[in-house]
Amino acid sequence: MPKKERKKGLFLSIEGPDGAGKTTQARMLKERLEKMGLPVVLTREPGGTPIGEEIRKILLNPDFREMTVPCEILLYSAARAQLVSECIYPSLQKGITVISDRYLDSTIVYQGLAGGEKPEIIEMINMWAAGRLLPEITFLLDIDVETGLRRLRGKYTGAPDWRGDRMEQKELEFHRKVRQGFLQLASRDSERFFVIQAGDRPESVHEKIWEKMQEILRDPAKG
Ligand code: Z5A
Repeated sequence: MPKKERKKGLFLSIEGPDGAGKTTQARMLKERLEKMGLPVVLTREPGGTPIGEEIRKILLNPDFREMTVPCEILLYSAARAQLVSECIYPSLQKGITVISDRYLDSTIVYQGLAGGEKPEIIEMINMWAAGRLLPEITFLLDIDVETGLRRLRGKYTGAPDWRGDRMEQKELEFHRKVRQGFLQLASRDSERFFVIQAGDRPESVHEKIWEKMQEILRDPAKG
């Protein structure tokens, strides 16, 4: 895949701790952009392609407690390599806006800043695997850990045998590091990251995102 060509579509990602409302907001943003007549592809990580969805099953399987952090990094990166090549890059080339529900920042945070692996190693692997493709804009939904995890329990009400996926089962301290890790990334790159307080109701959170989105759409440098 060519690495330095200017792409045509706008690449957005939505990041944040568990239960921050990423999927909800990604869908609302897609709908709003489509109402404006913009073609939008919404994808998610890990997953988003048939191969990626198979890798996702392995990654989130609560039985695989023995999975090492290097193994996680390589699997997340493998799924991403496929997603970029099969979906994100071709969509951007066609001028389609891409919204990714999580992307590389999640690996830097979950496996790196919270998981203990060196972020530089993760970046190096991904620069190779994902063709140096980074989002132009990242909305970071910030939420306190307890609220996020409470929302997730609510999401799975009605599935009494739900054990939480392998990542969600990690202890509270880990999830606190995740939140701090995302905020750390955002403070280092304030051009790409927009931190959105995500504790309000979904419509209010969406309006905050939409306000920023309108500024971005007005800025020709971002298109
Ligand atoms: N992971 C990783 O370790 N490394 C990586 O590189 C990548 C991922 C890419 C993916 O799981 C796991 O993989 C993730 C990180 C890890 N897990 N952990 N731990 P996933 O895709 O199944 O889950 P997720 O990405 O973490 O999403 P989520 O935590 O399930 O939720 P969310 O997308 O942030 O939120 P939601 O689904 O939109 O909403 C959750 C519930 O809250 C739902 O019932 C909503 O109706 C409700 N909700 C949403 N917004 C609100 C507001 N504003 N108020 C009240 N209630 C709300």
